[in-house]
Amino acid sequence: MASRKVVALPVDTIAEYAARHPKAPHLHFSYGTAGFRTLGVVLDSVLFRVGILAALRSKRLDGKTIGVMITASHNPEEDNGVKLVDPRGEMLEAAWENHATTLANASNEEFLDVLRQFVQTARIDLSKPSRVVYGRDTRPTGEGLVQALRDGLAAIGAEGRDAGITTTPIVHYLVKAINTKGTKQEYGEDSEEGYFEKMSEAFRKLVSGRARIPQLIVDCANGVGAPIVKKMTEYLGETLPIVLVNTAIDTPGALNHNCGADFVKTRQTLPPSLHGMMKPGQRACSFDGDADRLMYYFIDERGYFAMLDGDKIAALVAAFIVDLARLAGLADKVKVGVVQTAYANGASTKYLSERLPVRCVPTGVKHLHHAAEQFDIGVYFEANGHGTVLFSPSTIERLETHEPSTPAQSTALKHLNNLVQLINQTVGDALSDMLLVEVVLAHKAYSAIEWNSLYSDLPNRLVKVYVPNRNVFKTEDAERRLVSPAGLQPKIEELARRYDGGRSFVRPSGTEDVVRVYSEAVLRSQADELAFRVAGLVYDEAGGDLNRRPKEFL
Ligand code: 16G
Ligand code: MG
Repeated sequence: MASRKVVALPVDTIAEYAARHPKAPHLHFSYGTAGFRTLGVVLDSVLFRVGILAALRSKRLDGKTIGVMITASHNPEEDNGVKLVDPRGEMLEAAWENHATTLANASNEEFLDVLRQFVQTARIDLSKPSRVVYGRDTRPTGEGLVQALRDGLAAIGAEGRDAGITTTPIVHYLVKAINTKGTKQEYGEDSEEGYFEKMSEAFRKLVSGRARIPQLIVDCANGVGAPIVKKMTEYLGETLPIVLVNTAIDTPGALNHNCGADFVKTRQTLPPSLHGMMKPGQRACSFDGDADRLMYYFIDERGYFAMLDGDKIAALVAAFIVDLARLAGLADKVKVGVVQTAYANGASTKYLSERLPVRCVPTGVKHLHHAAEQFDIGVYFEANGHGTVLFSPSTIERLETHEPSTPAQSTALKHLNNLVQLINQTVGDALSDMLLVEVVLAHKAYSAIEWNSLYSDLPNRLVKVYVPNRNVFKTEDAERRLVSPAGLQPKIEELARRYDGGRSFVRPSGTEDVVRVYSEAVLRSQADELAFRVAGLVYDEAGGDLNRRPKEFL
């Protein structure tokens, strides 16, 4: 029943389009931490409905542009997914995650009614315009899914803008750039070129006058990072010599296969394709399939693999920013803080806590991002390589207007202002983070080896356990303690106490039907043993699946 405004849903058109994108009755979809994510071939109806939902979100927010990214990140090539981006370039507001789930699961018969009801309860003024910008990664199912999304937009009469095959962070950038265009907070040109220009210009300024940067190997996970980094190299020219590897975006099955940031982090090893390529001490880094995660690593003189993960990036970057703020004469005016999750290596937390405030929050970008906003400059990174740095609006203004009193202060201030331009503040961005790391290394004259020696990682182990119902696992204290099943937490603690530097926690995964166990200890063998013993506890308590014993590593 339409109330005051008389613009109604174009039900006939929607019904006509919806008939081309029927939902299979047996499927259930859920908008989780990373949006909808499952096999690409079953997502057609979801994309159609997401198109409509994105348009409604835009109308609800007075015609602001909403972003849609079609990707399944580091998942295997046959998977795909979709997530929405809110107007400031941030993740979709949590309440709408539920609306997305409801709409995606309505049966074909109920769909229009559910939609009508949603428009009413969410008080959406249908007379408002709706604008949506969308992109996709290189997955083979992407093209068809884009078509389904376009049909959703067409069905409701939304204005769509195709960002083409691009990275998740570029879609976030575009959303923010479009919505801030012509305002005082203008974020940049609202185009891919604008993104490259903004970032490369800041990078050039930041490394000018520094020693030539040695060659960097970039593993693109055979994904969208490949064309995007390639374009960026044209903007960077000589300033950053890059060798691209794993760029086979058209080879079936290659995406994320034995390469990429997730492979490196979870296997704690070099992508096989890089064997023999790397000289001792040479830096290499891996992106994930949609280029929002970054892992650095190198091979040392003895031939051992050393990983520089999200925690090491946070340590490097946070310490650099604190130094710059001090040098700029802003130490007491700009509060720099770090946000991590329970997965952060204990040694990184110790290193950082000795230098600046550190907060621990539950897993998932939205939690980190939100907590980082509480600082004047908030550095957040997950150990898995997703992260960025946020400068609060008042800090940006302060940096722009602060009057330095010495040439040294002026230089530091200039660097800070260039960092504001270099860093993609909407979301973790492998490309932007990579340039940031390179800037810090250039300023500190650090090699990868010196960077790595900021602190030594405690050996750690991740194990997953298949249980009949992971929802019985409930946590508190930023996922560091289990409150349910009752009685399990004291047992975990009792076990952990037996190991030197022992720490372990258990949490249900947000993306897979498993429970994850993390452990760390001073010795590798002890970290492993602790993980397996805690996994055994979980298994015994929760009746693990006998066919899938806790032997698999994440
Ligand atoms: C999602 C999250 C990532 C988190 C991961 C944990 C976003 C955009 N991504 O990929 O931040 O680390 O889930 O997965 O929030 P898990 O719950 O299966 O351990
Ligand atoms: Mg990703």
